[in-house]
Amino acid sequence: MGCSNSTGQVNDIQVKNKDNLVLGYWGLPLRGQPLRYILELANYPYTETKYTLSQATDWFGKDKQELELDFPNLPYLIHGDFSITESSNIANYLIQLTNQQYLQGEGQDKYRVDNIRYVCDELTAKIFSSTLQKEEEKKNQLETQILPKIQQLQKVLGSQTSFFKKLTLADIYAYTALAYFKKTYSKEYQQFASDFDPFLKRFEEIPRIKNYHQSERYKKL
Ligand SMILES: N[C@@H](CCC(=O)N[C@@H](CS)C(=O)NCC(=O)O)C(=O)O
Repeated sequence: MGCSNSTGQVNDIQVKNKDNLVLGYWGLPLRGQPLRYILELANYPYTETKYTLSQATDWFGKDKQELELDFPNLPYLIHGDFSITESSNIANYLIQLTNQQYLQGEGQDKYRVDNIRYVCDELTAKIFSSTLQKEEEKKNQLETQILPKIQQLQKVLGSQTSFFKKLTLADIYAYTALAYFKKTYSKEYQQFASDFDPFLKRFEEIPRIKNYHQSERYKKL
C-alpha cells in the first residue's frame, strides 16, 4: 500500500517530514554522481557529506566507525533512522523514494538498461584506478580495459542521443562514465567526439541537470 510523504509523492517508503536525506561520498563525481543525478532529476531535497582525499581521516578514522553503518563504505545513504550502502542499492532506493521508476525502463529493456548501468559503473571505477597508475600501466589499462568498453558503448549508442527512447539509468551512468573519460583522456576522447558529444549535450540540456551543473552543489565537487 502506498503512503503520501513530505514531498507529496506516493510510494511505499514511509518518510516523516523531519527525515533528512544525507548522501555521504567523496567530493568527486565517480560512484556518487549517478545518485546525485537521480535526486536532482526529482528535485528531491538532500544534503551531502563530502569527504576529501586530503582529509580522508574524516571518513576512515571517524565516520566509518561512528556512523554505525552495517557495511561501512562510500557512498552511504542515511535517511532518518534508516541507513544503507552499496551504490546500486542506494540508486534503487532513491528511484523508489522519488517515484522515478521510469528510469529503470520497462519489460526486457529493464535488463538492457541495467546492462549499460553496470558496465558504466565498472568503467568509471576503471578510469579512476587507471589514473593512480604509473605511465606504462596507465597506458596498458587504457588500451586493454577502457577503450574496448568505450567502443562497445559507441556501437550500442549508434547515432542516438540517448540509449532508449526515454531517459533511463543507462543515460545517467553512461553520462557519468563518458564525461569522466572525456575529462581524463581528452586526447583519446577526440576519436569518439562526433558520437558522444551530442549524447553528453542532450543530457546536459535537461533543465534540472542544467540547473544543477550551474549550482554550487555541483561546482563544489
Ligand atoms: N560495491 C561498492 C564499492 C564501494 C567503493 O569501492 N567505495 C570506494 C569509493 S568508489 C571507497 O572509497 N570506499 C571507502 C571505504 O572503502 O571505506 C559500491 O558500489 O558502493
